[in-house]
Amino acid sequence: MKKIVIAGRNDSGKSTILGEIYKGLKMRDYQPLAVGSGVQDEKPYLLKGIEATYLTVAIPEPGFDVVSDIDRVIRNAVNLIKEKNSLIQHARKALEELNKVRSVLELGNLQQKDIPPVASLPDVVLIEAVGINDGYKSEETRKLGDMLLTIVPAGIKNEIIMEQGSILLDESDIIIVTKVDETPRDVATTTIKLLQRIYRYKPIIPVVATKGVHIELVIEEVVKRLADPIRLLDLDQEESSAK
Ligand SMILES: Nc1nc2c(ncn2[C@@H]2O[C@H](COP(=O)(O)OP(=O)(O)OP(=O)(O)O)[C@@H](O)[C@H]2O)c(=O)[nH]1
Ligand SMILES: [Mg+2]
Repeated sequence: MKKIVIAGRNDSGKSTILGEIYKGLKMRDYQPLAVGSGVQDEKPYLLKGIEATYLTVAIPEPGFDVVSDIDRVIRNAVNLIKEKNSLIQHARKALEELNKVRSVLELGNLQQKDIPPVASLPDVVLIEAVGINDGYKSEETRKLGDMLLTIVPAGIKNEIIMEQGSILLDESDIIIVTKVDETPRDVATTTIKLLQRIYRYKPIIPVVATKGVHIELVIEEVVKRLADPIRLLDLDQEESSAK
């Protein structure tokens, strides 16, 4: 299952983007699992239309390895869905049996409609990385997933973009520039031009995350990467050489 990490400074728009990507992938017949970085993420995610079944949080404890913990969190979430599904199937069976008895007694059938349908299992994971204050240097965040989306608010200081060792920018697959609506035009333009100059071959997408402006472009880039067999090959090699 591919893991997409959404990283960026505090308040840059990560949760908003995550919600939009969730909806976009869902519309394309993916079933994402959303992983927030704390309980504070739960309510906003639900408000953004992420279903409770596909919502979980990973709470990194001090000194705990977030990277290996994320797999445990994902496994737990998937197991929970499987358990629920199995209960639902049991309930359906039980009702069938009951209805057999009822029909012998000429009582008429009870309806199945109160039992929810089984939930499909997630096939892609969206992870919001913990807010980072010190620019874009968290190596650990880079290791969380297979695809890295880095969120940069349009009003960010140029120095931060130009800092050495900003691994989350250097290695990002897609750079998303948020808040272009509330940033003075010249400032936003400078940010985007600077990013384009440094990262010539990366998609750099300016968006208004809160209004869904250009989100479709982001989804397209994500889907392209999810579906790209060459990339899958690369990742497999990386994984096996890491072992
Ligand atoms: N005007 C405008 N506001 C935005 C945009 N993207 C996000 N916001 C707002 O910025 C604030 C922070 O957005 P979040 O999505 O919570 O950002 P975050 O990076 O998840 O924040 P933390 O998880 O707290 O680090 C919210 O009030 C959003 O509504 C944007 O493109 N334009
Ligand atoms: Mg957030």
